[in-house]
Amino acid sequence: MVEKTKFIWMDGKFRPWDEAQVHVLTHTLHYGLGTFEGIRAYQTVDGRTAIFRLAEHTERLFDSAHVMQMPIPYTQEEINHACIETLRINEQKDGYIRPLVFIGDGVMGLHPQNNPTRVAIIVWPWGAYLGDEGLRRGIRVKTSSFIRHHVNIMMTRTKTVGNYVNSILAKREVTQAGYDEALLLDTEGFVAEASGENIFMVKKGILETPPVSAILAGITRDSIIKLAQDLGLVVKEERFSRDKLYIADEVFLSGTAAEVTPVREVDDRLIGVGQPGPLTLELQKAYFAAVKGENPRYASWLTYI
Ligand code: PPE
Repeated sequence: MVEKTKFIWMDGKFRPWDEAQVHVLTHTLHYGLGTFEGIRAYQTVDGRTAIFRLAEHTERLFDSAHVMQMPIPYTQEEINHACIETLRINEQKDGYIRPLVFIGDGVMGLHPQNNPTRVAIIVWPWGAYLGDEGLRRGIRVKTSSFIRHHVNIMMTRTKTVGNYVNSILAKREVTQAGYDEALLLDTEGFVAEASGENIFMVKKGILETPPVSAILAGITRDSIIKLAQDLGLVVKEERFSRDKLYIADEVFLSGTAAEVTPVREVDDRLIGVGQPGPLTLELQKAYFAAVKGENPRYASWLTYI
Protein backbone atom coordinates (compact mmCIF):
# COMPACT_ATOMS: atom_id res chain seq x y z
CA MET A 1 0.00 0.00 0.00
CA VAL A 2 1.15 3.51 -0.77
CA GLU A 3 1.89 5.30 2.47
CA LYS A 4 -0.44 8.29 2.54
CA THR A 5 0.84 11.82 2.92
CA LYS A 6 -1.34 14.81 3.79
CA PHE A 7 -1.95 16.82 0.64
CA ILE A 8 -2.05 16.34 -3.10
CA TRP A 9 -1.57 19.23 -5.50
CA MET A 10 -4.39 19.09 -8.00
CA ASP A 11 -5.15 21.64 -10.69
CA GLY A 12 -3.32 24.39 -8.86
CA LYS A 13 -4.59 23.76 -5.33
CA PHE A 14 -3.75 21.50 -2.43
CA ARG A 15 -6.41 19.02 -1.47
CA PRO A 16 -6.40 16.60 1.47
CA TRP A 17 -5.12 13.19 0.32
CA ASP A 18 -8.52 11.49 0.56
CA GLU A 19 -10.26 14.23 -1.38
CA ALA A 20 -7.99 14.18 -4.44
CA GLN A 21 -10.50 12.28 -6.53
CA VAL A 22 -11.60 12.27 -10.16
CA HIS A 23 -14.84 11.46 -11.96
CA VAL A 24 -15.14 8.00 -13.45
CA LEU A 25 -15.57 9.59 -16.89
CA THR A 26 -12.01 10.96 -16.67
CA HIS A 27 -10.84 10.42 -20.23
CA THR A 28 -7.39 9.04 -19.34
CA LEU A 29 -9.00 6.30 -17.28
CA HIS A 30 -10.74 4.98 -20.39
CA TYR A 31 -8.14 5.40 -23.10
CA GLY A 32 -4.75 5.71 -21.39
CA LEU A 33 -3.66 9.03 -22.87
CA GLY A 34 -1.81 10.79 -20.10
CA THR A 35 1.80 11.48 -19.22
CA PHE A 36 3.68 11.33 -15.96
CA GLU A 37 7.00 11.60 -14.20
CA GLY A 38 8.75 9.91 -11.32
CA ILE A 39 11.18 12.04 -9.35
CA ARG A 40 13.02 11.38 -6.11
CA ALA A 41 13.94 13.71 -3.28
CA TYR A 42 16.64 12.77 -0.80
CA GLN A 43 17.73 14.07 2.53
CA THR A 44 21.23 15.35 1.88
CA VAL A 45 24.35 15.28 4.07
CA ASP A 46 23.60 18.65 5.61
CA GLY A 47 20.09 17.58 6.63
CA ARG A 48 18.28 19.56 3.95
CA THR A 49 16.14 17.87 1.34
CA ALA A 50 17.00 18.11 -2.35
CA ILE A 51 15.05 17.02 -5.42
CA PHE A 52 17.21 15.19 -7.95
CA ARG A 53 17.25 16.68 -11.45
CA LEU A 54 13.85 18.33 -11.07
CA ALA A 55 14.24 20.60 -14.12
CA GLU A 56 15.07 17.64 -16.40
CA HIS A 57 12.07 15.65 -15.18
CA THR A 58 9.74 18.61 -15.68
CA GLU A 59 11.17 19.18 -19.13
CA ARG A 60 10.55 15.54 -20.04
CA LEU A 61 6.98 15.83 -18.71
CA PHE A 62 6.37 18.80 -21.01
CA ASP A 63 8.07 17.01 -23.91
CA SER A 64 5.84 13.96 -23.39
CA ALA A 65 2.75 16.19 -23.25
CA HIS A 66 3.89 18.05 -26.37
CA VAL A 67 4.26 14.81 -28.34
CA MET A 68 0.84 13.73 -27.09
CA GLN A 69 -0.68 17.13 -27.90
CA MET A 70 -1.85 17.69 -24.37
CA PRO A 71 -1.40 21.38 -23.57
CA ILE A 72 -0.37 21.71 -19.92
CA PRO A 73 -2.04 24.81 -18.50
CA TYR A 74 1.03 25.72 -16.40
CA THR A 75 4.59 26.74 -17.10
CA GLN A 76 7.55 24.49 -16.30
CA GLU A 77 8.48 26.93 -13.52
CA GLU A 78 5.02 26.57 -12.00
CA ILE A 79 5.27 22.78 -12.05
CA ASN A 80 8.78 22.88 -10.53
CA HIS A 81 7.47 25.14 -7.82
CA ALA A 82 4.43 22.92 -7.23
CA CYS A 83 6.69 19.85 -6.82
CA ILE A 84 8.77 21.69 -4.23
CA GLU A 85 5.68 22.91 -2.39
CA THR A 86 4.08 19.46 -2.37
CA LEU A 87 7.17 18.01 -0.77
CA ARG A 88 7.31 20.85 1.72
CA ILE A 89 3.65 20.86 2.77
CA ASN A 90 3.83 17.11 3.34
CA GLU A 91 6.94 17.50 5.48
CA GLN A 92 8.76 14.74 3.62
CA LYS A 93 12.51 14.59 4.17
CA ASP A 94 12.79 12.20 1.26
CA GLY A 95 10.28 10.61 -1.05
CA TYR A 96 8.97 10.01 -4.52
CA ILE A 97 7.22 12.75 -6.48
CA ARG A 98 4.67 11.79 -9.14
CA PRO A 99 3.42 14.54 -11.44
CA LEU A 100 0.55 13.20 -13.58
CA VAL A 101 -0.95 15.00 -16.57
CA PHE A 102 -4.30 13.61 -17.58
CA ILE A 103 -7.36 14.41 -19.62
CA GLY A 104 -10.44 15.17 -17.59
CA ASP A 105 -14.06 14.44 -18.33
CA GLY A 106 -16.05 16.13 -21.05
CA VAL A 107 -16.70 14.21 -24.22
CA MET A 108 -16.09 10.49 -24.54
CA GLY A 109 -14.58 8.92 -27.62
CA LEU A 110 -11.22 9.31 -29.25
CA HIS A 111 -11.28 12.99 -30.05
CA PRO A 112 -11.31 14.79 -26.72
CA GLN A 113 -10.68 18.20 -28.23
CA ASN A 114 -12.02 20.36 -25.42
CA ASN A 115 -11.64 18.15 -22.38
CA PRO A 116 -9.43 19.85 -19.81
CA THR A 117 -5.78 18.82 -19.39
CA ARG A 118 -5.41 18.36 -15.68
CA VAL A 119 -2.35 18.01 -13.47
CA ALA A 120 -1.86 16.31 -10.13
CA ILE A 121 1.32 16.06 -8.07
CA ILE A 122 1.54 13.38 -5.43
CA VAL A 123 4.34 12.72 -2.97
CA TRP A 124 4.83 9.55 -0.95
CA PRO A 125 7.65 7.64 0.74
CA TRP A 126 9.03 4.93 -1.53
CA GLY A 127 11.82 2.60 -0.42
CA ALA A 128 14.05 0.47 -2.64
CA TYR A 129 11.92 -0.28 -5.73
CA LEU A 130 13.37 -3.75 -6.27
CA GLY A 131 13.89 -4.42 -2.58
CA ASP A 132 16.73 -3.58 -0.18
CA GLU A 133 18.27 -6.95 -0.79
CA GLY A 134 18.05 -6.44 -4.56
CA LEU A 135 19.87 -3.14 -4.24
CA ARG A 136 22.60 -4.80 -2.18
CA ARG A 137 22.98 -8.24 -3.67
CA GLY A 138 21.50 -7.95 -7.16
CA ILE A 139 18.32 -9.21 -8.79
CA ARG A 140 17.29 -11.95 -11.18
CA VAL A 141 16.09 -10.73 -14.57
CA LYS A 142 14.18 -12.66 -17.21
CA THR A 143 13.57 -11.70 -20.84
CA SER A 144 9.85 -11.29 -21.36
CA SER A 145 7.93 -12.73 -24.29
CA PHE A 146 6.35 -9.26 -24.59
CA ILE A 147 8.53 -6.96 -26.66
CA ARG A 148 8.92 -3.21 -26.26
CA HIS A 149 6.66 -1.05 -28.38
CA HIS A 150 7.51 -0.34 -31.97
CA VAL A 151 8.41 3.34 -32.34
CA ASN A 152 5.43 3.90 -34.59
CA ILE A 153 2.97 2.09 -32.35
CA MET A 154 3.61 4.06 -29.21
CA MET A 155 5.72 7.12 -28.67
CA THR A 156 8.47 5.27 -26.85
CA ARG A 157 10.44 8.35 -25.80
CA THR A 158 7.46 9.66 -23.86
CA LYS A 159 6.42 8.64 -20.40
CA THR A 160 2.85 7.96 -21.45
CA VAL A 161 0.36 6.24 -19.18
CA GLY A 162 -0.79 3.74 -21.80
CA ASN A 163 2.79 2.67 -22.62
CA TYR A 164 2.91 1.00 -19.24
CA VAL A 165 0.41 -1.72 -20.12
CA ASN A 166 3.31 -3.27 -22.02
CA SER A 167 5.52 -2.97 -18.93
CA ILE A 168 2.88 -4.49 -16.66
CA LEU A 169 2.37 -7.47 -18.99
CA ALA A 170 6.11 -8.13 -19.01
CA LYS A 171 6.56 -7.62 -15.28
CA ARG A 172 3.63 -9.91 -14.44
CA GLU A 173 4.87 -12.61 -16.74
CA VAL A 174 8.32 -12.83 -15.20
CA THR A 175 7.39 -12.27 -11.56
CA GLN A 176 4.82 -15.05 -11.85
CA ALA A 177 7.67 -17.24 -13.07
CA GLY A 178 9.71 -16.33 -9.98
CA TYR A 179 12.03 -13.60 -11.33
CA ASP A 180 12.46 -10.07 -10.02
CA GLU A 181 12.32 -7.94 -13.15
CA ALA A 182 11.51 -8.19 -16.85
CA LEU A 183 13.86 -7.37 -19.68
CA LEU A 184 12.17 -6.27 -22.89
CA LEU A 185 13.70 -6.61 -26.33
CA ASP A 186 12.95 -4.18 -29.14
CA THR A 187 11.00 -5.11 -32.26
CA GLU A 188 14.21 -6.22 -33.94
CA GLY A 189 15.21 -8.43 -31.05
CA PHE A 190 17.89 -6.28 -29.45
CA VAL A 191 17.99 -5.45 -25.77
CA ALA A 192 15.81 -2.40 -25.06
CA GLU A 193 15.11 -1.78 -21.38
CA ALA A 194 13.49 -3.31 -18.32
CA SER A 195 9.84 -2.80 -17.38
CA GLY A 196 10.65 0.41 -15.50
CA GLU A 197 14.40 0.86 -15.82
CA ASN A 198 17.17 1.31 -18.36
CA ILE A 199 19.86 -1.34 -18.62
CA PHE A 200 23.67 -1.18 -18.60
CA MET A 201 26.32 -3.85 -19.05
CA VAL A 202 30.06 -3.89 -18.41
CA LYS A 203 32.43 -5.92 -20.56
CA LYS A 204 36.20 -5.67 -20.14
CA GLY A 205 35.87 -2.36 -18.32
CA ILE A 206 33.66 -0.71 -20.96
CA LEU A 207 30.16 0.40 -20.06
CA GLU A 208 27.50 -0.25 -22.68
CA THR A 209 23.85 0.73 -22.85
CA PRO A 210 21.30 0.64 -25.69
CA PRO A 211 20.85 3.96 -27.52
CA VAL A 212 17.74 6.03 -26.95
CA SER A 213 15.81 4.77 -29.95
CA ALA A 214 12.87 2.72 -28.70
CA ILE A 215 13.36 3.37 -24.99
CA LEU A 216 12.73 6.03 -22.42
CA ALA A 217 15.60 8.52 -22.24
CA GLY A 218 16.17 7.84 -18.58
CA ILE A 219 17.41 10.68 -16.46
CA THR A 220 19.20 8.19 -14.20
CA ARG A 221 20.72 6.68 -17.36
CA ASP A 222 22.01 10.11 -18.30
CA SER A 223 23.37 10.64 -14.77
CA ILE A 224 25.15 7.27 -14.83
CA ILE A 225 26.75 8.06 -18.19
CA LYS A 226 28.09 11.35 -16.81
CA LEU A 227 29.28 9.77 -13.56
CA ALA A 228 31.00 6.98 -15.49
CA GLN A 229 32.73 9.39 -17.87
CA ASP A 230 33.87 11.50 -14.92
CA LEU A 231 35.34 8.33 -13.39
CA GLY A 232 37.29 7.89 -16.62
CA LEU A 233 35.23 5.02 -18.04
CA VAL A 234 34.49 4.55 -21.72
CA VAL A 235 30.72 4.51 -22.36
CA LYS A 236 29.21 3.10 -25.55
CA GLU A 237 25.59 3.68 -26.56
CA GLU A 238 25.10 0.81 -28.98
CA ARG A 239 22.57 -1.90 -29.63
CA PHE A 240 23.41 -5.35 -28.34
CA SER A 241 21.75 -8.74 -28.29
CA ARG A 242 20.65 -10.72 -25.26
CA ASP A 243 23.52 -13.20 -25.55
CA LYS A 244 25.96 -10.34 -25.15
CA LEU A 245 24.30 -9.68 -21.80
CA TYR A 246 24.72 -13.33 -20.81
CA ILE A 247 28.48 -13.04 -21.19
CA ALA A 248 28.80 -9.57 -19.68
CA ASP A 249 31.04 -9.11 -16.64
CA GLU A 250 28.42 -6.96 -14.94
CA VAL A 251 24.84 -5.85 -15.55
CA PHE A 252 22.73 -3.28 -13.71
CA LEU A 253 19.48 -1.38 -14.07
CA SER A 254 18.99 2.36 -13.64
CA GLY A 255 15.89 4.35 -12.85
CA THR A 256 14.54 6.96 -10.49
CA ALA A 257 12.63 4.36 -8.50
CA ALA A 258 15.15 1.50 -8.90
CA GLU A 259 18.19 3.81 -8.54
CA VAL A 260 21.18 1.62 -9.44
CA THR A 261 20.15 -2.01 -8.99
CA PRO A 262 22.73 -4.73 -9.75
CA VAL A 263 21.63 -7.74 -11.83
CA ARG A 264 23.09 -11.06 -10.77
CA GLU A 265 21.31 -13.31 -13.25
CA VAL A 266 19.78 -12.93 -16.72
CA ASP A 267 17.63 -15.77 -18.08
CA ASP A 268 19.12 -18.22 -15.55
CA ARG A 269 22.70 -17.40 -16.54
CA LEU A 270 24.90 -16.00 -13.79
CA ILE A 271 26.39 -12.62 -14.62
CA GLY A 272 30.06 -12.72 -13.71
CA VAL A 273 30.26 -14.54 -10.41
CA GLY A 274 26.61 -13.81 -9.62
CA GLN A 275 27.32 -10.84 -7.39
CA PRO A 276 27.28 -7.08 -7.96
CA GLY A 277 30.46 -6.24 -9.88
CA PRO A 278 33.07 -3.64 -8.90
CA LEU A 279 32.08 -1.00 -11.47
CA THR A 280 28.40 -1.43 -10.64
CA LEU A 281 29.19 -0.85 -6.98
CA GLU A 282 31.38 2.13 -7.78
CA LEU A 283 28.69 3.74 -9.93
CA GLN A 284 26.01 2.95 -7.35
CA LYS A 285 28.15 4.65 -4.71
CA ALA A 286 28.79 7.66 -6.96
CA TYR A 287 25.07 7.92 -7.71
CA PHE A 288 24.04 7.89 -4.05
CA ALA A 289 26.77 10.39 -3.24
CA ALA A 290 25.43 12.70 -5.97
CA VAL A 291 21.77 12.49 -4.93
CA LYS A 292 22.69 13.04 -1.29
CA GLY A 293 24.75 16.13 -2.04
CA GLU A 294 28.03 14.51 -1.01
CA ASN A 295 29.80 15.46 -4.22
CA PRO A 296 29.90 19.21 -5.01
CA ARG A 297 30.67 18.39 -8.65
CA TYR A 298 27.01 17.46 -9.14
CA ALA A 299 25.48 20.26 -7.08
CA SER A 300 23.69 21.59 -10.17
CA TRP A 301 21.57 18.39 -10.22
CA LEU A 302 20.01 19.26 -6.88
CA THR A 303 17.14 21.58 -6.06
CA TYR A 304 17.18 22.20 -2.33
CA ILE A 305 13.83 22.87 -0.74
N1 PPE B 1 12.49 2.95 -18.70
C1 PPE B 1 11.19 2.89 -18.28
C2 PPE B 1 10.24 2.09 -19.07
C3 PPE B 1 10.82 3.55 -17.11
O1 PPE B 1 9.56 3.48 -16.71
C4 PPE B 1 11.77 4.26 -16.37
C5 PPE B 1 11.40 4.96 -15.10
C6 PPE B 1 13.11 4.31 -16.84
C7 PPE B 1 13.41 3.65 -18.02
C8 PPE B 1 14.18 5.10 -16.15
O2 PPE B 1 13.94 6.48 -16.29
P1 PPE B 1 14.45 7.54 -15.21
O3 PPE B 1 13.61 7.39 -14.01
O4 PPE B 1 14.29 8.86 -15.87
O5 PPE B 1 15.87 7.22 -14.95
N2 PPE B 1 10.42 4.30 -14.34
C9 PPE B 1 9.68 4.98 -13.30
C10 PPE B 1 8.56 4.04 -12.96
C11 PPE B 1 8.30 3.58 -11.60
C12 PPE B 1 6.90 3.00 -11.41
O6 PPE B 1 6.78 1.80 -11.24
O7 PPE B 1 5.95 3.78 -11.37
C13 PPE B 1 10.60 5.46 -12.18
O8 PPE B 1 11.69 4.93 -11.99
O9 PPE B 1 10.22 6.43 -11.52
